Amino acid sequence: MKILLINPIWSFQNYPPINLTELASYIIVNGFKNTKIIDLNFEIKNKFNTENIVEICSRKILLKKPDVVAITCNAVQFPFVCELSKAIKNQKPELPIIIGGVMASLNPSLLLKLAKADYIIRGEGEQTLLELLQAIKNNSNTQNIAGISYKNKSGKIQHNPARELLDIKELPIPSFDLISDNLTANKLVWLTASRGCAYKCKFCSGNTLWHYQRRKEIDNIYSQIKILKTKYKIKTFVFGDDCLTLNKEWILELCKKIKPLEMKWGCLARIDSVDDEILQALKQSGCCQIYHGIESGSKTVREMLDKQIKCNTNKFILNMVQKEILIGFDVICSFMTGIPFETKQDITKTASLAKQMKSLGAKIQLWLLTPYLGLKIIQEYKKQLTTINRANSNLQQDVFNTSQIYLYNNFIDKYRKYNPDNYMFLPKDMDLNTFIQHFHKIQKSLEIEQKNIQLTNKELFILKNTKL
Ligand code: B12
Repeated sequence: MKILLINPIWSFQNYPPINLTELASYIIVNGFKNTKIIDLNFEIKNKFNTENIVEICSRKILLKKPDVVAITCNAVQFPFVCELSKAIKNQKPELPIIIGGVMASLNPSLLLKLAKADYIIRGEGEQTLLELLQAIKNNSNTQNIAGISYKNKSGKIQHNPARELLDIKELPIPSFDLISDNLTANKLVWLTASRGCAYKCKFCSGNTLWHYQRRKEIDNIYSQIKILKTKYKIKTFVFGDDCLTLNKEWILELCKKIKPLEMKWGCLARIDSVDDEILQALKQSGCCQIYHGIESGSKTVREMLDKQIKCNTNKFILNMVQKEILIGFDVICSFMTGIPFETKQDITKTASLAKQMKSLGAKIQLWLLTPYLGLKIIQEYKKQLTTINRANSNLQQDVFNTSQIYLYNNFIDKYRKYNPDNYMFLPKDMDLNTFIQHFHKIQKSLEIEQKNIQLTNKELFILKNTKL
């Protein structure tokens, strides 16, 4: 049986779909040897020809004569995935289509309504995908497979019970060879050495999938990095783990193990999960960039976001950032506003803490809390959710940056109802206009300019002169 895993077109940046190589290696070692990855985002050269980009992609897939098509879907990829699945089904209605990923896991019913999928795989995909493929291969019953959602014979949406998370030590080395061209062309890769986090921050979609943190075998991670270095000449990578430094013993062992590989790398870490010993180990093993989600300068707001920072004071946070900068790390601190239980005074505290960090030498990011569909905070603060046209209010896009709006210009409007960028939460004590003015004032004071992903001048010229 020929399985095609699909990475949708979603960005002008060719991020290697490592998540699909993890899925592929698991089903390959468990019997589905004829598994391939079509990395549309990398393989479709002229993304500027958006006219019939969906047809071009569906034809490319069908030319490979797959027996099953399985597509990954996060919030950015959602509109394209819906259109692509319909284009494939129109040409080959009997071809089973499976969709998985963070967006599919958070909104299975929406995918079953708006896309043409036979099955939605929710959560961790390896075991569920394997079991579903075995059932399709043996033409046996799929009704009792944990972790899938589908429409039953009468068209009613059925959600089977969730699947337990697998023993992460079972995960083989990802099948990097299935995206070798992308890896060879790319000098930056996002890897994950663990899955999940121990915390349940209100704005994070990750904890809906992963519930708690499981850490991969150190040897497995070491081998992955070694292959990327030796076979694909990758020089730098980022650990996309929600919090790489959650377990001290494990992170010290990991740093000791990967040090001899002499790679440059970055990671995401909670501000309260690092100490002197961990910082020294990170530094000596090639870590040069640390990304912290600080979120707010207000202690109360951090508490209400369920950050549960152990020593939840601005003094502690500032001291830790200063220490990291003195050690020589490139420190990025991410803040957000547009938080439903935030006050004008809280936003001022955020600006002041961000300013102090900037003066210490940290890089600052200021985002709007984006209500990703399926997040609990949307239900809790539905009354404060308001629609917004971020472009008109000169507010930055979180989900779709300008280039992606261009990529999807043929159908993005159709999905505007489901685009988290079109919504935001109103703070407690401000109307929308007051908030927008305050936001711009803070951005200005922090000299944060609206960023767009690094496009070539030619690409930027085309985008700038395209009326969207
Ligand atoms: C690496 C990463 C990135 C990288 C690159 C991703 C890439 N290569 O494609 C970069 C930096 C580009 C990125 C960008 C963004 N990201 Co990001 N990112 C991540 C991160 C940290 C790790 C993703 C990962 O590899 N996880 C490990 C793999 C194994 O997990 P996975 O992808 O979910 O796959 C598993 C399952 O979902 C499932 N599965 C996935 N695909 C499929 C497909 C099939 C067919 C099946 C059966 C199963 C399946 O099985 C897999 C294995 O079990 C996650 C956080 C996280 N913890 O996951 C955020 C995350 C995915 N990102 C997120 C967001 C919001 C973004 C942005 C849109 C916004 C932003 N400001 O960050 C931007 C994109 C901006 C833009 N407009 O382009 C959100 C997604 C929210 C949502 N509801 O969609 C996450 C969850 C962060 C969060 N905590 O909320 N991101």
